[in-house]
Amino acid sequence: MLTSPRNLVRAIPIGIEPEASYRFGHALCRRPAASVTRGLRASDSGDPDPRSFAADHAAYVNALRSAGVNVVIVDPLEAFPDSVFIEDVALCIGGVAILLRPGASSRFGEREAMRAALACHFETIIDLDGYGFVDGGDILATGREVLVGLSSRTDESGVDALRRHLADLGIRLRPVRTPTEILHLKTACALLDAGTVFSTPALAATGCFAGYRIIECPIGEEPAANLIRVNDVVLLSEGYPNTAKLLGSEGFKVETVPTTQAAKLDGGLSCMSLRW
Ligand code: CIR
Repeated sequence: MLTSPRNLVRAIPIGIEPEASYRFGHALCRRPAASVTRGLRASDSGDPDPRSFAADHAAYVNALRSAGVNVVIVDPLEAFPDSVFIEDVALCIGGVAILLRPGASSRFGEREAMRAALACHFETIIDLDGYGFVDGGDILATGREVLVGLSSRTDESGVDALRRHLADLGIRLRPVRTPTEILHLKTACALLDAGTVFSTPALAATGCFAGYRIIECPIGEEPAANLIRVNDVVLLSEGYPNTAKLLGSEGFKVETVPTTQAAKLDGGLSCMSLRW
């Protein structure tokens, strides 16, 4: 494990501080590589354009910075076309970084590059034990617990390993099912505050958010569900006016960010940063 001598985040094994689930001082982003044109996708709507992707990414970083986050940007990884979707490779929680085991074979190697990047910020880096898999996109940390969606990328064995690591930090993990028609749990939901989730009607109907206040994404705007609450702002993908209006009427300050290029690879707002 690499370490840097100063200013490292320290582990705080006391469970989740409710506001920590949406109050962030720091984020790590990875610039999209030119190879992003070869990124994974469930259905093909054309390759993303690297220049437009870079422009969208810059707008995303600016939005995080405007929300009060100190953003560190790491170099693109040409060998890993999907590495801009940095969230899938690690989980930053309770003052530690957990290096996950991404479930797509073409992405597994991203974790070693991530180890080096995280070592500049975290005193403790935990390797997810065993042979299972967990993608960060399947992890929703709320103010009370961590929900993990079982999906084509995240399996029982990975969830069991993550459960043990989180238990050591005093954090409870609750597994749920990611609907088969979406890539990750957070493709269809997001946290708005410690006890409020924003969800597609279909995911909410599964009952996995019982006990939470749920705000449902307007029908026809389901991709908007992959938003992120960052401090006092909700970052929302451009092009979803009904969602913007709904969140505004609920008292949230909304900023829109272009995500057309990421969407061609089944990505959205949550997946392009690790936040803590
Ligand atoms: C992938 O299939 O892995 C990428 N093309 C998209 C990853 C999106 N990640 C996320 O929503 N957390």
